[in-house]
Amino acid sequence: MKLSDLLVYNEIWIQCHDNPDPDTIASGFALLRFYDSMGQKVKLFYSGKTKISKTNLLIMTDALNIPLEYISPEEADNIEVPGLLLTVDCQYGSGNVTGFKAKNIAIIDHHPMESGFGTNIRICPGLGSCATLVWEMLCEERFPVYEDRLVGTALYYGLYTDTNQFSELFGSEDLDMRDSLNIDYNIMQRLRKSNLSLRELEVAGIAMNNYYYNKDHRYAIIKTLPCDSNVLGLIADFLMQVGEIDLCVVYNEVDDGYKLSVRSCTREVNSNELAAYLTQDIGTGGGHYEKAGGFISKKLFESRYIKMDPDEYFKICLSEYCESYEMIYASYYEFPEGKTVKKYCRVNTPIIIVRPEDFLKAGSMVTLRWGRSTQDIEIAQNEYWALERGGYVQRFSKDIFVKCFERTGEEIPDDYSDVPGFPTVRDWQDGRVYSLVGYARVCRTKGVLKAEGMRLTRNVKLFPEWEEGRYISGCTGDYLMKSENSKSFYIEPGAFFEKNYYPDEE
Ligand SMILES: [Mn+2]
Repeated sequence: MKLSDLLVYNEIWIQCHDNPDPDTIASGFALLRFYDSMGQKVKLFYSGKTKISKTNLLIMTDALNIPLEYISPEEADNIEVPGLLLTVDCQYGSGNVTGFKAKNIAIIDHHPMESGFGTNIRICPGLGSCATLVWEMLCEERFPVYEDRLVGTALYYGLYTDTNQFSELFGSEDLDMRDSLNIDYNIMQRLRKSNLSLRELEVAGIAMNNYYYNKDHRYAIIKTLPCDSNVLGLIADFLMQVGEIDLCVVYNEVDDGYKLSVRSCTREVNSNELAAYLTQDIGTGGGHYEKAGGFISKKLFESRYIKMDPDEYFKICLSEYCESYEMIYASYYEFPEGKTVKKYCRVNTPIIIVRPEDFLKAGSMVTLRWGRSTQDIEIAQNEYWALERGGYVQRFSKDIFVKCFERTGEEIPDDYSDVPGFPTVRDWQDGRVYSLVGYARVCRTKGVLKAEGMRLTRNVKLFPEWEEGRYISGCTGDYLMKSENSKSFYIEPGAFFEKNYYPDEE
């Protein structure tokens, strides 16, 4: 669905979810401005038992001139929405949005699909905020978002609050929006300073008194009373200061599900991966190595884990996760004896290699983005990147580069354009974005690249010799490889392996 598809309705009512948060208000507001500019009759409103009272929301609606109306649930019973009812950051028929009678319904949301009401639906669960989705849809319509600073500030604040002040931010679309909006820094400053209320200070205090601690795996779980999701992040950050805690999940219940913040301060667990694990098939989750967040849909949770308490779920899941991996420390690993390990050759096609130190300092933190995937990387000394055609980046050391590859001076092979967009790297320090196309070296392997390999029959975490602080994940079905030349271990995704390796017949 595109925004222009809805222009057939002369009147559009845009509904935020009950207990509105900055993201739903921002999304609704941007849509209001769009349809207003197209000459539609538009109304922006929310319902539910309570009217907004939190300082940040009052500043937001006041400073950005957002005409947000409140309709009580009693009034709602007597209203039939004329034209179209459009719910944003929520789905018509869900528990967190008061139902209105309406003949035509549209949905724009970033939560997991629940009801499937209506034909005009656009749901993108991978995005950090609904604001991002609305921003993308406005860009599709060539609406000049950059010229509207009020809308820009609203969308920015929507993403800011939905991703715990950008600390749990993931996804290239979210970063694209954040980096391109025109915002009012004074208003943003006021909003930043009013994120929490005194009530939430108390909630945080109570929560920290009631933690669950697992001694074997050194993780903590905390459930808080209802509060702004930013509080979850703050508590989780606080827990990471505790010596005995390596890993934590802080969550609370909202109308339609559970919000969670995940933190890790141990190299054996990547928060981003853990958040995805906890929310798999029942929500969305992601973030960075140390900080991540997520959302679990109550409907999906209850249909899958009948009668399970979320607290129980997190305990089981966390322990299961901690036990589901075999750790491989490459510096002192050896393949198991037996015939599971075979010799392979790699197809010798031109490959793009980049040396990040051509434009960045070793030790810098960067986010690498390619197609739909993003990866946080701390640049190691003398590391090289091979841009693999599957749209992922294989990292290795200079020794391997010198031993195995040579520059051929060929043009960038055509099939690289199969992955949309050339990879870019964003330096965390100064925000500069580099396109890797300028640093691409087209290479081929010297002779045939040979490697031993073994199909993984369980999940592993591989800590390569040249970067011992972070691991590379391999799943059942992927291949653990050891290059014959360099003797170093690496992982090839299963699908990629099938295409690019053949048995060494010698
Ligand atoms: Mn949202």
